[in-house]
Amino acid sequence: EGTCNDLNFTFDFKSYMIRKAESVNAALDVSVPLLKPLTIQEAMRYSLLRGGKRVRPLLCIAANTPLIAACELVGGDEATAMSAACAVEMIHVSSLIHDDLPCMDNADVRRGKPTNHKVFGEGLAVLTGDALLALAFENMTVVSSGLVSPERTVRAVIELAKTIGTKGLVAGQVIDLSSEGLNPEVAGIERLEFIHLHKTAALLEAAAVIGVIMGGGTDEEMEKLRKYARCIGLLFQVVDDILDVTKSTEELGKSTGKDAIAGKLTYPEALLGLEKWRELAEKLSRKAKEQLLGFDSDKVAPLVALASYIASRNN
Ligand code: GRG
Repeated sequence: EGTCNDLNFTFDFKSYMIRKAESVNAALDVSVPLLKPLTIQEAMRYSLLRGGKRVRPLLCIAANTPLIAACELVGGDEATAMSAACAVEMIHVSSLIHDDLPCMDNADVRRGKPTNHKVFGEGLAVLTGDALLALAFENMTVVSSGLVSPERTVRAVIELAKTIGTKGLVAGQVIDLSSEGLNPEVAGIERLEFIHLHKTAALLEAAAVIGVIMGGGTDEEMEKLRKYARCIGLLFQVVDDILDVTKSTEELGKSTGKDAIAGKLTYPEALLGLEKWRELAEKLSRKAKEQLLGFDSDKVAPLVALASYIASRNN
């Protein structure tokens, strides 16, 4: 691993990810207060604290990094981004809990363990999602005061709020709900793209943009990283689709994933073919990295590595 003085700076992404995920986990751990009633705190901690890859908070911190002093990249002073990074993860977890409910995706397992409503019941799961959503904003604004100007904090709050509502996650979920059971050819690629952009890319985009806002970045830097994150968001979902096909093919021992995923809006096999889908992933990863050309290469190393990681991830 390099230091600021190393001329041959080599970036060790794996240890960067582990280190940052640990600081995010520690910050999340102290963010849920142990107040009465304890059941809701327990339910919040159950879904928030273990198991996620923490891609969104990492993206927030990595987007904040080019804007802080060079040595901090190695030392890891992510102070201005941390509460925003935690907020993004809280919102993500809140949406996962609601998405898993019987009235939505009806999922029994999330992050390798029973879903929130399976453990705590549906009523409490709805409230856990609500509470995490509120805590995200409370925690971000309270913890960052003194580190980030009120103007910037308000800007970050607006960015996050827009991402959750009918311009973002909720819009994606509404269209996803109404597309249930549709055959991919009938639903069409535009609908799939709308769902991907709103359900997945929007929050990844917000994570990066908020990292820039909290770090004191310029509008120009913000737009570059917004574009970068949009590509990463689509890439994330394209890779998800590839994994869906390859996994269901493996699991069922079939030569095509098309039958195995019937009823779910997953397109690679049905519309373009897996090879074309892989080319698309390559293209998005390249386009994402192009946005980083104007920055100091050492400082954007985590963002470059994150693009490669998402392109090649296998879970
Ligand atoms: C209550 C905030 C809120 C929103 C309401 C329910 C809903 C609207 C939206 C659902 C959005 C949703 C579940 C999107 C899926 C996003 C996605 C790609 C999840 C998987 O992300 P990973 O792989 O998971 O990063 P981990 O577990 O690693 O964090």
